[in-house]
Amino acid sequence: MRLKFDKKVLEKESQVTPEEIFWNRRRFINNFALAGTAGLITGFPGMVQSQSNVIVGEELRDELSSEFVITHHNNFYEFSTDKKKPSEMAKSFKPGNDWQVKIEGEVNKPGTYTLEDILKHMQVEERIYRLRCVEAWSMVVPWNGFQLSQLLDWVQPTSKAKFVEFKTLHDPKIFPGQKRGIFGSHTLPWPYSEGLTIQEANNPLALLATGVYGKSLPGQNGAPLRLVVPWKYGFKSIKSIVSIRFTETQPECTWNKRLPNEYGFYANVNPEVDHPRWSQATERRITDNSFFGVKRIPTLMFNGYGEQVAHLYKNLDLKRYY
Ligand SMILES: Nc1nc2c(c(=O)[nH]1)N[C@H]1C(S)=C(S)[C@@H](COP(=O)(O)O)O[C@H]1N2
Ligand SMILES: [Mo]
Repeated sequence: MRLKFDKKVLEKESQVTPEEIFWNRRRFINNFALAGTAGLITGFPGMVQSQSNVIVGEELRDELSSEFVITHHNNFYEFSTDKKKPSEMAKSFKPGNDWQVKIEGEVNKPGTYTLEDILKHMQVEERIYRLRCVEAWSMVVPWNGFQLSQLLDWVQPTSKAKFVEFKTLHDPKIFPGQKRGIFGSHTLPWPYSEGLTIQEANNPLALLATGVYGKSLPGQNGAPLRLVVPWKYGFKSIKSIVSIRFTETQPECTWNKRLPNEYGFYANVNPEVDHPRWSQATERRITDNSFFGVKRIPTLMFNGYGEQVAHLYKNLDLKRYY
């Protein structure tokens, strides 16, 4: 079944988002203030959002993607490989603050914490980031969440911790995509896992998101807690996290394990290193229901966040370590 992105749907959408001003579709990334104050942006359309925690945009190409497309065009293989299906299938997946996250490995404060426990120690703010999928589409998303570095400060990795590994919940009752296929095969090795170096995890841009558009994360976007690493391809931004493990050695990552020639551990957005099967020089920017739009724009090195992250890769051959 194909979802239609017609006028009616969009009219409905604006009815359920009464704060038209805050949700105004024509907001742009227009300001850089990493160490800003916490809280939501309360600007007016067209106004410079001076008190926001918005991360730099280049030009006015960075129009905010609508809440509708962000929540109806998803990659979440635990549900389906079809981008339109997670929003339907996740309707009954509504985890709450009792969601448990294991903190394990090389860390001084290991344990199983509920999201509620964690949030008591974290400062949640809004961050507007570009999201660039390795498949060459992109969006601009207003996340709510807390800096991953805050969590690290709280749980205290030991001096042996060189990497952080994240894992998604493994439960085929909730995620039908994790069931074996008719030939006993899986789409991916489950649970979905991802990893960062400890320096990457401590970079101020790395976020653990708890919401989008000021609301709790919907299931299809990785409720109730997902990683957002805006300078890397979207597959690094692992959803519905149940384990955070600190390790001495580089952890296995799902896509890297599945297709190592196509998906590297680093997966930094890089217009100069093509995917073996397609170019990464440009991307389709999805803003609203025009959907597979219209707009093809150049892809930026590190997704436009070079100023914040390029130093992490000074001594790395980015062609080899893609
Ligand atoms: N657990 C899990 N996390 C995941 C994925 C997935 O299939 N499973 N897909 C990734 C990919 S490829 C992308 S592009 C983003 C998409 O996030 P979104 O649906 O919120 O836009 O989530 C990433 N995180
Ligand atoms: Mo992706």
